[in-house]
Parts: sequence; structure tokens; C-alpha cells
Amino acid sequence: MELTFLMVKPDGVQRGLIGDIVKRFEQKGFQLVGAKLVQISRKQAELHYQEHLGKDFFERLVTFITSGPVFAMVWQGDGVIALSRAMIGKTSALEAAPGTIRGDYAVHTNLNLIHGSDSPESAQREIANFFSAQELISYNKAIQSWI
Ligand code: RTP
Ligand code: MG
Repeated sequence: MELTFLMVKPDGVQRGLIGDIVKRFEQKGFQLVGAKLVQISRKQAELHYQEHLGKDFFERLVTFITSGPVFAMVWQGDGVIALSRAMIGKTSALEAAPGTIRGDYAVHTNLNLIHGSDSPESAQREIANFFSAQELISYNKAIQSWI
């Protein structure tokens, strides 16, 4: 089953939106397999956003993502990588559609509340950057067969 890495960014934690964001993925029918509040290090942030190394916004991004605790999560489900990205909405605050997390809550591209992996390769790398194998819990949910 597909896994993805989702992370409520420092702005989402500060605004008290963890519960609301988790609720959306639970209600969609995805399964939570790992979660924790983390104050990430600069090294961990640089690894997380390594594809943006060298871009003009890289420094701002690393400073922001290390500015306060984040809520790191691993979710499981069919098509969870693409579907969670659709639920998150576009990167640009001006383009994120109402109904998406960013479209409903974010007015700034730099303060866009949540990160989601963009490919299976990114998901694998990002999960390994935040979670040990023991922190990911495999369990059966009775409701799964109904979704
Ligand atoms: P994320 O990785 O955080 O989930 O966001 P994303 O996939 O939607 O966007 P990405 O292209 O990976 O960019 C990472 C974050 O960098 C900021 N950004 N600023 N041109 C800019 O000023 C610019 N482009 C991207 C955004 O905050 C974005 O979430
Ligand atoms: Mg990205």
C-alpha cells in the first residue's frame, strides 16, 4: 500500500490547525501510520528540501520550516500521494482552490500550512528523514474494506 509524508508546517501548528488537517485525511479514508510533533534541525530541513537547494527561496524556506514545531505524519492508502496533494491544493496562495487546505486557510505562498510528498521517491526519502521503522505502525482497520 502506498505511503506519503505529510507535515503541518510551523504556521499550521501556531494557528491550531493540526486537528482540522488530520480530520480531512481521516475522513477521506486514509490511514494514519505514524505521527509526532518535531522541532526540526537545520540539517534535517536541508535534507527535506534538498530539491530546492540553490534556489533563491531556499534560505527563507529552511528558516521558516525550522522556526517552530511541525507535526510530521505518515499516511497510507491507494493513491495517497497524488490525492493528498490534491487535497492540499496548489503551492501559490492565489491559485489554491477553495475546498483545498491551502485554498481554505492560506493567504500567503510562504505560509502555506502543509507539506506533502510529490512522488514515491520523495515520500520514501522524506519518511526516512523523520521516522524510524519502529515508529511506523502497521495495523488493520475494520472500516478499510468499506472505503
Ligand atoms: P511543499 O514541498 O512545502 O509541500 O510545497 P509544494 O510542493 O507545493 O511546493 P515546492 O515547489 O516544493 O516548494 C516548497 C515551498 O517553497 C515555497 N516556495 N516559494 N517562488 C517562490 O518564492 C517559492 N516557490 C516555492 C513554498 O512555501 C512551497 O511550499
Ligand atoms: Mg514540494
